[in-house]
Amino acid sequence: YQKLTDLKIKDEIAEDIWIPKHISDLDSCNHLMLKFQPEMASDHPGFHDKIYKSRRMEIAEIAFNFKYGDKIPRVEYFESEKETWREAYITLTSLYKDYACKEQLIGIKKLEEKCGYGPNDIPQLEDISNYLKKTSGFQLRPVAGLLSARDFLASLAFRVFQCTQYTRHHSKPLHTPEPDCIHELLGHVPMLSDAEFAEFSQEIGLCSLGASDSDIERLATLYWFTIEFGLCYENKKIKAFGAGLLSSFGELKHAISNIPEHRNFDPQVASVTPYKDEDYQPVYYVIDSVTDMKEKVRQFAKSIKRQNPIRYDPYTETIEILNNK
Ligand code: HBI
Ligand code: FE
Repeated sequence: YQKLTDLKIKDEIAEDIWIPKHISDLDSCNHLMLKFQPEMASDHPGFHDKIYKSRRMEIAEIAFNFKYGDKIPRVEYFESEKETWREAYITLTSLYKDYACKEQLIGIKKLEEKCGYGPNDIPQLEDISNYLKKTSGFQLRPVAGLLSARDFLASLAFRVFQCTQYTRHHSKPLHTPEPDCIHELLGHVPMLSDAEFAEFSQEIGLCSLGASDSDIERLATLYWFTIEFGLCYENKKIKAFGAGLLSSFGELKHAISNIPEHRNFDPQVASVTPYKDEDYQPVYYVIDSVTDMKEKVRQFAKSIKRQNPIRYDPYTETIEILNNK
């Protein structure tokens, strides 16, 4: 009963929620969630590693100082960080042939040809951002860690992907409890270079602007079961398109095996399914195609309440609020 009242109050004040109106307003969308950071979580592999934590702070400074319009500063990665990347790169890409969707395979191949992807060095965010801009209109901005769902989704509305720049702890090259650049660059970036997937990602973002806290929760859950952990059918076989799978050796195999439950994608159901953020998922949703997922989510989006309809103007990179009273 208490919970329902809380939700009701939050829904009523949804009209007062601040939204970024211009892409430069994303400078204010930087609220970090601390729960998985090495300082906060005693089970984080870097919890006792002073050198790792100070390196994290050094790279975090780049994100804290970044403002719209800046070039993303390059990081001179340590040999140990490159080694972590190399191991993840070789292991993960070797699985893609059998486990990844076609968009991922095409995306990686082009990134290797045109954007310096390969096992030997960690590509720089500035170069990837420029490549994505040309390819699908997405761009990156550096972020220090896990952002609030509201801020993270708001950025997608402007085709901006908030991207971490540090690497996971070297003791566990194939696993990380929080996003790191291996997750972003191998999991998200190839998919974001696909035009239709980029459009889908922006639409989830637009849908989140001005939404109530409970609707943000539903959209974040939908994001989780699609962009992070989504599966798709390809010639009757199940393949992965979710970034959390494409950047996790263990979970990628688990997701495609017959251990978890595979459900046909339905956004109404997926958006309220409880999920695990520290263990493999027991349930995955399977889409027929990116087009089909996009259309289903457009229908679903009509159930998200907002005070005024909005539209994105790509020429001025501005959100227009229609019929504003
Ligand atoms: N923050 N930096 C970062 N990277 C993500 O992938 C990310 C995030 N915050 C929230 C989030 N993903 C999603 O799980 C949803 O809550 C939107
Ligand atoms: Fe992610």
